[in-house]
Amino acid sequence: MTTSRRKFIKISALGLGAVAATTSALNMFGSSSYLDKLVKENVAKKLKRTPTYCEVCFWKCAAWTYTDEEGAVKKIIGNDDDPHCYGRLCPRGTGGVGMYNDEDRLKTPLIRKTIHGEQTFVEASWDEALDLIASKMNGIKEKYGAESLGLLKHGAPGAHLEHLYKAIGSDTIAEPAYAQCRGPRETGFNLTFGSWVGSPEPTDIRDTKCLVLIGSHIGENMHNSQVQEMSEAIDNGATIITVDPRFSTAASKSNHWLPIKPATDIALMLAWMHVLIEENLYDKAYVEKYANGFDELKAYVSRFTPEWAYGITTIEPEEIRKTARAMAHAAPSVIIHPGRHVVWYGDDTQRARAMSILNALLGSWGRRGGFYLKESISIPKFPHPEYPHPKWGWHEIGAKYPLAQMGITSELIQASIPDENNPYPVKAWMVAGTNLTKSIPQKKLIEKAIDALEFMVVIDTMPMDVTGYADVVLPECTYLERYDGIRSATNRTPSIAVRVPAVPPKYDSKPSWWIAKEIGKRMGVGAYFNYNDYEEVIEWQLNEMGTSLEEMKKIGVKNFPRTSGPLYIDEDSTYIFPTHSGKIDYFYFFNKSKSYRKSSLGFGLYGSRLWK
Ligand SMILES: Nc1nc2c(c(=O)[nH]1)N[C@H]1C(S)=C(S)[C@@H](COP(=O)(O)OP(=O)(O)OC[C@H]3O[C@@H](n4cnc5c(=O)[nH]c(N)nc54)[C@H](O)[C@@H]3O)O[C@H]1N2
Ligand SMILES: Nc1nc2c(c(=O)[nH]1)N[C@H]1C(S)=C(S)[C@@H](COP(=O)(O)OP(=O)(O)OC[C@H]3O[C@@H](n4cnc5c(=O)[nH]c(N)nc54)[C@H](O)[C@@H]3O)O[C@H]1N2
Ligand code: SF4
Ligand SMILES: [Mo]
Repeated sequence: MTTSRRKFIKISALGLGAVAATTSALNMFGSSSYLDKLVKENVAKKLKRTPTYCEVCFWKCAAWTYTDEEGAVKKIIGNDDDPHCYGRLCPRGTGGVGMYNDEDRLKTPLIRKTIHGEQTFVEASWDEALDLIASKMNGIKEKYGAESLGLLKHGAPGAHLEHLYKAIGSDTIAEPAYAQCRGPRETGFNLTFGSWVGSPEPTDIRDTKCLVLIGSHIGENMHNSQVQEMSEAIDNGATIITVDPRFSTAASKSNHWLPIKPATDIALMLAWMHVLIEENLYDKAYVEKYANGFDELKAYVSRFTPEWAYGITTIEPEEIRKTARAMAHAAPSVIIHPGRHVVWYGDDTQRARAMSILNALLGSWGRRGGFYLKESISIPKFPHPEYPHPKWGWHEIGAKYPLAQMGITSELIQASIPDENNPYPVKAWMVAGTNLTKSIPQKKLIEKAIDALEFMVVIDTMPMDVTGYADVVLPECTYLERYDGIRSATNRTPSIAVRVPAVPPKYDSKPSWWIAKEIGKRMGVGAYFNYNDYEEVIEWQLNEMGTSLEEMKKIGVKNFPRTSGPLYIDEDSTYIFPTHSGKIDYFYFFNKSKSYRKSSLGFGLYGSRLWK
């Protein structure tokens, strides 16, 4: 980028502190629960504890931050009442203390300036940085419309900035954690069962008799409660089937390891469907009661024999039959795991759809040891004026992907490259909690987009790759130093968790709720931020929910009783699936123009079109 207008500036010469973990799967905590208990008891005697939930990954495990009399952060330990972690953090979560202590943290706002012909960052006051951001963003809003302001975000900071963006009238929002991660999975399962898989996945691993990991390495990926439940399932004799070209840690714990040729999963799954139907191993009662389009699926997969799949996947036909029978033997207590990071080969939505259909054939959705019927509790909305209606946004920018239900990051990037035929030009970016230039492919394309932007702000805790491209860098304080939104997630029973600052922000860093409010105020939308401190917001919300901040500070996590009905489908009644048909769509899918279309299941094995 030496010739570009916006030169990359490295903020720190020092290597960045990585929170790496290399413990083996299913033993990822490095200590026994007995030792954990001892540490907890010991630590609790001497130190003050403040509730939080982890921000190191999206699993958001609830935890306690322990501080000593001098206010130093000593330890972060899982909250026993939390269904995301069952009282134990993974090594990355335990390492969260390092995020707070890291000497290389962003310490003060930085503004790009040219000094003696060289582009460099200079330290700035918050007022200076925020005034500049507000005037640049207002200028772009006046010239092109608020829609031309793009937000690329992830995690807790993203939520606060999304509120700011909606208040100023922009829905030009996307995140790599959708389009480069789990987006296709949500669509694939939604087409079949009528609902997203969501996070954490409603996999009933602790009671499963057979867990199929097809492109998911539970353990290495640290999905906390799932790793613990998988360990329990193995102890209880569950069959583990891992489909992975690589001998992953999960593969090493498996009864069957299928080292598939990369990018051929759909062929294997078609052959599995073929065997289940041909050998009459599928759940006939479930299919009879709930299927829409089963006969068409049966006709469609009749040609996809294991022998056919062998030529594509390199998995022996007998191994395909054996594993299909093992799944059927365990059914309905079987899980074809939806995976999480599913954006790989261009046929990902259909790959996820195939996984969901396999689960449907085995009758595992809504059954013990399969997928439980998840429930969450909604957090009351803190009152604010109605958002304006943007003329266009992520939807229009991503029109090429009609099945997408959130912004497509790469399309937003493309829309930022000047092109007179583009009706949706993006002129500025705010980037918060995402190291965009590393998490998006096509580095050249993203550099071209960045170079053309009129303005770019990055909000991060650390000097990362993406910060080097910003016009203004804002230092957010770490999650241990701030309030944030209440965590409400889907689980067997609803629960909430709070994040309360254990220590004041180090250096001149600030929380993103404050950054959003201050920019909002300067841009003339202060009415949307009708509070002095975010504490007021969560206090109001907790009171509305029948609890209080005072109570939550003592317990950290509150579990609520289920209100939506039983955890599994009641076998004596007929469950209505949230699909258009009220049934499970095994073959057809309901498209946006509100008509059923035949799904070829694309089974576009060679990158061909997914829908016909
Ligand atoms: N330690 C650690 N943990 C993390 C993260 C991290 O960065 N580090 N990131 C978090 C995030 S954001 C996510 S989404 C999850 C991701 O975790 P997962 O959803 O488990 O996904 P991946 O890590 O992409 O890869 C899963 C497996 O797919 C295999 N694979 C590759 N190609 C194929 C193929 O063609 N077919 C099959 N069947 N398998 C294939 C790989 O070898 C790998 O073992 O992890 C989370 N946890
Ligand atoms: N090549 C390749 N690309 C991938 C993937 C892959 O496996 N390989 N995985 C894909 C997946 S699964 C995902 S989810 C995406 C993830 O992509 P990103 O959303 O970019 O996530 P991370 O790379 O984890 O970067 C998180 C950023 O947030 C910053 N951060 C951490 N805590 C805070 C905080 O409290 N406040 C603020 N403001 N910032 C904070 C970190 O310093 C870091 O810069 O990448 C995708 N892209
Ligand atoms: S799984 Fe680990 S990194 Fe992720 S939220 Fe939980 S403790 Fe934090
Ligand atoms: Mo991800």
